[in-house]
Amino acid sequence: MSESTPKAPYTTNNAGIPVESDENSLSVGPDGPILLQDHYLIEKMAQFNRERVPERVVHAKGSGAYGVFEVTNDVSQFTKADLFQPGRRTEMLARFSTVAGEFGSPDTWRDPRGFALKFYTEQGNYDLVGNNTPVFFVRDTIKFQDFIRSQKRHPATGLRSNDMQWDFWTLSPESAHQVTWLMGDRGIPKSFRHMNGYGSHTYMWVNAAGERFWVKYHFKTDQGIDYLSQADADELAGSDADHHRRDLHESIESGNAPTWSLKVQIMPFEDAADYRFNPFDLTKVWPHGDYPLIDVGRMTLNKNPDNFFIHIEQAAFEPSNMVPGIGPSPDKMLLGRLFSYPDTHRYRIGPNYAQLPPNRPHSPVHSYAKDGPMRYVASNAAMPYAPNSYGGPAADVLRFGDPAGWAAAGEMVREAYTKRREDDDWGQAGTQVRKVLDDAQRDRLVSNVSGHLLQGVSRPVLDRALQYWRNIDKNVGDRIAGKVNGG
Ligand code: HDE
Repeated sequence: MSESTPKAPYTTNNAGIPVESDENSLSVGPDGPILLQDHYLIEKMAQFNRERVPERVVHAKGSGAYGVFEVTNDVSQFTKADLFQPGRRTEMLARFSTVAGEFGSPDTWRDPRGFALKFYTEQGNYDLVGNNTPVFFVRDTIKFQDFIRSQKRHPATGLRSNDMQWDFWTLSPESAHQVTWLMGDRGIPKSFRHMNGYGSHTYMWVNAAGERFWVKYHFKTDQGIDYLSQADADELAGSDADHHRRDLHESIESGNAPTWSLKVQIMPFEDAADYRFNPFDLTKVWPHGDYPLIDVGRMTLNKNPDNFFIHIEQAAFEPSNMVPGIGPSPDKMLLGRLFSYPDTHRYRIGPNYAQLPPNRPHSPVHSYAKDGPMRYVASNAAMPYAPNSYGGPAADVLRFGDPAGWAAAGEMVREAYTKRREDDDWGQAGTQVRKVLDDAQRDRLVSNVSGHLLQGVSRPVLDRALQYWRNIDKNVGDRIAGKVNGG
């Protein structure tokens, strides 16, 4: 080694034993066969074959960073959750993603963006796993798998198919509101920093006195909402498939930490029974005139993970991670998700995924779970069963048990939600097109939809798609039809 070469550590195998060479395998003479006793060579090959965990079945392409959430307003009258108490600062992790694309797919494909947050609170991890839109395509968990398959690749060709997408959407009119968001500017944010995040579902908040409220979360980007045109996004998909991942990393690295302001809408518990829209239907928003935004706090992402695989690929978000003061609502999508996420983590990462750095709570764990593959932190319960008389952890429903739910009774049925006064599939989508979008945004919507329909959507799906848009808004539908029919 020359004087100027920095002193690098000596290579070892995984057991820490110095190896003989980084470059030559062990062979019988330089030209002879390689040998089975070259344990290091075999370890290298075997390790390489196991370098991947399965990519997420949805939201495979993403990026994330660590940060902090600070409370700026007193909302303790609505929730006793530790992380929302006045003055609290809570460490957190965020991961943003596209939905349908694979691990290496371009960041700039038109798609909703995932907005997954994990707060390391003093009473365990609170995960809020939302999107950059406040609504979703379907309202019952049983349709989610079909929906996703229609957005992914065609079974015969292995290609994405606009025909499958519109086939599913037009046969599922409850998708209209979310499709309107998707086909507008929000469908391709300028970067992860330039989009809002929404909890999307309605959740329950419980205060210290045990009073219940319904809540919706809105994380407003302090960088300002911004978007990419379809043409710019298409160009970037070819020139820099990791554009959004790079932007997030570089802005944090250069000290330009992005922030979001958390606001909530609060609905008194009793209002839900008679609200004009079903307040638990994920295809609907609560108009702000009915329930205005209330400030809560600020989230800042200021630390890039030092290893992408460990901290982002193995990050395991789960809507079922709810802390005292926060509970689910009767939303049929949310209730399905409470099962699905831990299930996918056990399969994708392994049953002890909760012990990995991004998933490990920062508060003490007193769980009776034990053993299993790759476990390296022992349970601190001396006896592996409860109750025990050796000082093991003990739970008490009066201490942490919230009035955890709502009253439910009735025959078992397979039926859609009961409709409220103003519930229908087109109404809020139409309001979005007519009242929320301005002229320029409406023009881009018409151009995005017609461009999409002109790429491989065949009749009769195409006719249904034109009718779908006329149902949302007659004028916009006619304009789309004009473009599609060569007008
Ligand atoms: Fe997900 N979703 N989802 N989802 N989702 C997953 O979990 C699922 C839904 C969302 O950055 C998976 O770890 C079902 C709505 C985000 O790691 C999986 C249903 C919303 C992420 C899963 C939904 C989301 C996921 C795949 C129907 C917004 C990425 C890998 C009820 C409110 C999280 C994984 C990350 C990921 C299931 C619907 C957001 C398979 C069954 C609605 C942001 O478990």
